[in-house]
Formats: sequence, structure tokens, C-alpha cells
Amino acid sequence: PYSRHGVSVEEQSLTDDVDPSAAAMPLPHSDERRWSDTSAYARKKILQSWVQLPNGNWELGKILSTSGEESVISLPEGKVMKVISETLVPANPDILDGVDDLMQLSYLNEPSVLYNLNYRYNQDMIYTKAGPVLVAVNPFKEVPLYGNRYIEAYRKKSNESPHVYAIADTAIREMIRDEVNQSIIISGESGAGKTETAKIAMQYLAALGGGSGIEYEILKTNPILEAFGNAKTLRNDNSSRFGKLIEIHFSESGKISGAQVQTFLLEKSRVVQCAEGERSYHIFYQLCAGASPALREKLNLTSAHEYKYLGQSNCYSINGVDDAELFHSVKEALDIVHVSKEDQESVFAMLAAVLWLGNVSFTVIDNENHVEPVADESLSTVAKLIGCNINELKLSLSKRNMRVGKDTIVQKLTLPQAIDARDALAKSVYSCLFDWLVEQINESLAVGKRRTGRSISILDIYGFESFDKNSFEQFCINYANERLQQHFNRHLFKLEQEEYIQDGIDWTRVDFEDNQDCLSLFEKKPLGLLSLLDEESTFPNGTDLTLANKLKQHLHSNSCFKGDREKLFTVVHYAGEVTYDTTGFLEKNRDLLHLDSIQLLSSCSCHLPRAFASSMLIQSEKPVVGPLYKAGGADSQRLSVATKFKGQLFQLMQRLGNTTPHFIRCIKPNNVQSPGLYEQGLVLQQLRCCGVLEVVRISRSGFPTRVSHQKFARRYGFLLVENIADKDPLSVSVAILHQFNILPEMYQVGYTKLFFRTGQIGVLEDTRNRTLHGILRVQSSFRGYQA
Ligand code: AD9
Ligand code: MG
Repeated sequence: PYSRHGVSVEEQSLTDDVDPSAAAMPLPHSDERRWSDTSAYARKKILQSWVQLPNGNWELGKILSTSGEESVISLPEGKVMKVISETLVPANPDILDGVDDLMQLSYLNEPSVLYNLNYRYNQDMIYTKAGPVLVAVNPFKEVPLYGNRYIEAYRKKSNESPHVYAIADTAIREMIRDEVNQSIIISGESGAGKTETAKIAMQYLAALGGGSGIEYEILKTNPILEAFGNAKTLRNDNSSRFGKLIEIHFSESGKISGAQVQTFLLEKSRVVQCAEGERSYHIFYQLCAGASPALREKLNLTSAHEYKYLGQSNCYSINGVDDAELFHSVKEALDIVHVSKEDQESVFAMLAAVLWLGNVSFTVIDNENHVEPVADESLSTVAKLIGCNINELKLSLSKRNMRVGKDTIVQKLTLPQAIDARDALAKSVYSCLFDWLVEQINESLAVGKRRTGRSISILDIYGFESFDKNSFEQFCINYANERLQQHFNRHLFKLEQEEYIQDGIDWTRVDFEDNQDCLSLFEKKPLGLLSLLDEESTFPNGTDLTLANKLKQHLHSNSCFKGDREKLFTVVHYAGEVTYDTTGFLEKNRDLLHLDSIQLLSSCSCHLPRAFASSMLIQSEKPVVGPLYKAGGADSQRLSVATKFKGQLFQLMQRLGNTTPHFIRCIKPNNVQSPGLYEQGLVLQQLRCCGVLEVVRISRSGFPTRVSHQKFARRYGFLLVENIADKDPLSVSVAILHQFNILPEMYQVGYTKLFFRTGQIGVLEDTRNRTLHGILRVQSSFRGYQA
């Protein structure tokens, strides 16, 4: 084996990089780096390898001996293991520890990627590039990487280590240089850091494009949207329960001129129920804790503990969070985006109405178990807060008008039906309130009326989800991710293609996988998941079981679909298989609000409920899911939730399609929101799901190793048997390829570079090393002789 000391001058310069601080410093161009690494690897490959332990974790081991198909490996702490040699995965040389772009690794395998991220994470270097993608590992603590000093450093390009700031900087520059709109697409699972990352990006854009003051307003949309759209879940104390796209508009001089926010699929069900240990939307607790005595009196507000909607999960506070204080920041933020004091009070009245609605209880009034609401404080407070007649409220919660043919009949409600009607009203009021607020924000931010058309959009959207039990929400979320993944793949493909074309390489020889099949499974008409779901939602007798059977009947031959027992079915997503349980699918997709409730809202004396009613009616005018419950239930007609979501998604993709995308993948290193804890298995699964390993795979399926003719000739020229004294680098390169019988399908010769398939360089490196080794041995024995 090679000792670290007996190396040539060229090799020495490589080992100089061992300095751990090197990882934080700008590295040479990645081609160059990958290149020089190969020799470093060749020197050590027989020594270090990744071994997978029985618990699934990878550990770095030294190969002590190999005989037949087995190897003996020594692990840290003196352990020795016998393993099948084939299961060993090559490790990178130490000098590559903590490189800031994963593509610089000589060996781009899973354990090496995991190790590299971990190495950096331990030193608070939470950002790492994976080719064009930025990977951000959530530190779960404050890291000293932000603020004006850092912003300045990235602006001046005096700091070039991977960072959200660097991504935002590139976006601004490319927007101005190419006159093309940009997008920053952030994904990752719950708690991975998407929302924080989006804010960090906005902070940079505001600092560089600020000046008019509007940037301040834009930043203030965050506390508002978080108060109304975020909640404590078991995964994240501040979990966004909606997707968000914020489009920031710039003037020609690169200054921010306005912005627009679009939201997706707010989780309404949380308003009326949430799991043990979770909370409803922050704003409810903030209001209860922070309202002034005068406001409390006006809204007849009591403490959060008194409200059934908030009480059921047994969780009222969040560690380290002062709800009362936050209430004041939200009010301030509302002031800043020009929501008037009167409107703010109406907003709070709606919140209180929702809370009181949850306290409305029912009593049985006949022997058929029909019920009506108890006329108590909660009922009268709701009526007062929304400004309606208390009897009409009572009626709308106990009876339902239905049209049968030309006649209208009145149906009395049973207890479960009445509770449904009550909860549906509460959910609708809340989600309309959320949409209304977004509208107000947009009006306030639409300052730059004369749009130049330049913009940077930031997308903060839920990542791929796969739980033990997956429902309608996961179905929609994963569908969205499938679409975004295609966008991602196509973009990477385009980047690769551009590089090939630029160098005159035939790119048709590069295969890229696509996830079109899975998308078609969702979108095909009439026999796709979404169409079939909508169809079943219109059938009065449709149930979750008939839905599941229908899907299995029509889709069983689709390669991305697998039937499962009873109400289950499985989709083969790009990120893995997910089994969905259709329980609740139809109801969530229909998302019924009875016409009676809409009519109630439109009869209110307060302006907000009336505005909500008309926005609901506008939606109802475009029925896609035909008349619901034709004969036996409600008769409001609305877009199904899935169809509406699909429409939003198409619109989103269209918008993103006209932008240059920048991708940030957030990774959650542990499930307990703790700093310093890095769980390999958890990280690996996310790297797979968010496509980071896909980037690696895509780059490997092409010709990932690239080296200039000059460099190639210089490095291997001396191995040639023929005389190359006055040949140009290209001829020398071709001669080398021939002499070593590199198969034609394994490389391509470009105008300036040679392109190789993965691993091809190894052969040449081995020869080169053996040759050098020989030379060195001769040298060192010569030195030994001298001594
Ligand atoms: V969810 O899908 O909305 O549930 P996100 O948005 O991915 O989720 P979020 O940004 O809310 O996660 O981050 C979760 C928590 O991680 C934050 O509340 C912070 O406590 C922590 N975090 C995330 N990123 C950073 C960071 N760059 N620095 C410090 C961070 N803490
Ligand atoms: Mg979030």
C-alpha cells in the first residue's frame, strides 16, 4: 500500500486539501475537482469501504483481506466483520470529506452522500449542492449564517459556499441578465425547513431589491399567513397547512415593485378536529390569549380551554411561544398590509364565531332522533357575531331544504347530520376567511400596477408524504409532487442536454426516465384516478368501498397501480409505493356545504359572511362534479376538491413553465426537532423522495465524467507507447482512448471535452497509478539506498 508521504509533487498538492477548513472554501471548478479526485480515490480504494450494519446504517470499514466472495472488514472500535464482498460500497478518500457539491465525490453512492451531508451538518454547514440542486439540512437551532453581513458577502460574491442566499442571488442576476422570470422551488417533508428557507430567500430578495418600502410589506405577509395557516402538529410546531406561491415583481432596475400570493389546499378539517397533542390554527390561541379586554367583551371571548374545537386535542400551548405577544405582531402585520381596524375586528369576530359554533350542542326533539340546537350562549353569540337571525341559524343547523324535481322538501337532521352541518359551516367560514385575507394581502401588494413582467416566484409546498395510513390529503399532495418532480426531471434533462449540445455531443444516446406514466394514472380521462374519483363523488350511492372497487376494476392493468384489500389501493410513485385508504375520500372530495348554510351567510348583516357566501356561489356556478345528492341530500353544486386542486396545479405548472427554476430540497435529520441528531435512514429516505439521488442518477445515466482534451492528454499522455511530442491534445486523447481499448459507447468526444460514462476513468487511473507506483518505488528504493 501507498504511504501518504511517498507521493509525487502532483499528488502532494492533492493531499494538501486535507485541511478540514478546505471544505468551507471555494473549490475549483467541479470538473477539475472530480478529475483530480479519481487518483486520490485510486490510492485508497482498496482500503476503505462502506459496510451496511444489520440496523441499516452504513459504517466506514477497512478491508483487511478478501478471499473468494468474502471480505474481512475492520470497523471502528475494534470490531471485525466478515461480509460478502459484493455488498461493500466504495468510500471516497478522506480529502473529499465535506465537499460542498456532492457531484465532486468520486463515488456517488448513497452512503457517501449520507456521510458527506452528515460531515457538513456536524460543522453547521447545513447547505450542500447536488449539482444544480441545493440541499438544506434543518439545523433545529440558530446557525450563524444569516443577516446583513452574510447577505453582503453573497452579493459581493466573496462567499461562495452553498446557501439559500446564493440561490436567490443567482435568481436575481439571471432574471436581469436573461430577462426571464425565475422560480425557487422548495420542497421537503413536514418540518424539513421549507417555510424558513422561503423566508430566508425572501429576506435576500428584499435586501437586494428593496428601497420602495414594499419589501417590508411583503415580509409581513409571513406572520399573517403563518398565524392563519400554520398549526402545531406532531411533526412540526409551526407546520404550514397550505401550499404557497409568492411571486415577487421587479422593476426594470431590479427593484421590488409588488407581489402576489397564491395558496393551495388549506387543511380545513383542522378547524373542527385535530389529533391529540396537535393544535388548531395558531390564530385561535393567539386571539384567546392576546385580545384586549374591550375586544374580549365585544366578541364574548373566553379562554381557549372553554372552546370544544380547541379542547379536543389536549394541547393549548407551544414550548417557547407566547401566543399573546404573537397576536400583537399579527395585528401590526395586518396594519402594514392595509387591513383596516374595522376589517381586523370583523376578522376576529369570524374567528370567535367559529369557536362558538363548535360549542353549539343539540337536543333530540322527537322519537325519530331528529335534533335541534340548544338555544344557549354559544348559539346566540354565533348569531350576534355573524349578524344573522338566531332562528335562521337554528333552522340551518337542524333542517335541510332539498329540491326533488321541482319540489322543495324539508328534511330534519339527525344528530350526526346536524354536527356535520355545523362543522361544515365552521370549516367554510374559516377557509373563506383565509382566502379573503390572501385577497386583501394581494390588493395591498399589487402596487407596481405597471408590471414589467419580471418576477421571482418562491414555492413552499408540502413534499411527498408516505405514512402508515394515507388519505385524501396525501393523495392530493403526492399528485402535486409527481407533477413537480416531472418539472424537476425535465429541467435537469434540459440542462444536461444543453451541455451536450454545446460540446457537439449526441444527446439522443442518453436515456432519462420520466414519471409520465404515473401522472397519466392520475390525469387520464375518463379512466384515471381523478376522473373516477369525481365520477363516484357524483353518485348518491357512492361509498368509499365502491370507489375502491371502481378504481381496481378500471386500473388494474396500469403498471403504476396496484389493487389492495378492501378500501385500499397502491400507487407506484417516483419516490416509492404509497398505499391509500379511500376512507373519507368521497366526503373530502365533495366538500359539501349545504345551500341552506350559504343562504344563511348571505342573509347576514356583517359584510364578511356575505362576501364568503358570494364567493361560494361563484364557485358553485361552475359545476364539474354534476349535481350532488340529486335525490337524497344537499343540492349545492361545486367543483370537487380534487378537480379544483388539479386546476390550480396546472395553472401553477404553467406559471413555473415560463421561469428558470432553482431547486432547494429541505431535509429533516430527525423526527424529534432536535439539533445535532442525524438519523441516516430518515435522511436517506428523504434524499430518495425529493429526487436528490435522482439528480445523481440522471447525471450518471449520461456521461457524467467530463474532462478537457488538454487535461486528459496531460494526465495520460505519458502512458502512450507512441511518440506524441508535437501532437495536439485532441489527437493525444484519441490515441489514449484507442490504446486502452475504451469502448466507443463508453465515451464521446466533444469540441472541448471528453465525456465518459461512470467508472470508465477507473481503468486509466489504475494503469496510471500502477505506472506511477512503479516509478515511485524505484525512486524510494533509490532514496533508501542513499540513506
Ligand atoms: V411543514 O411541511 O410546513 O410542516 P416546513 O415548512 O418544511 O414544515 P419549517 O420551515 O416550519 O418546516 O421548519 C420547522 C422548524 O425547523 C422551524 O420552526 C425552525 O425551528 C427549524 N428550522 C428550519 N430551518 C431552519 C434554519 N435554517 N435555521 C434554524 C430552522 N432553524
Ligand atoms: Mg412550512
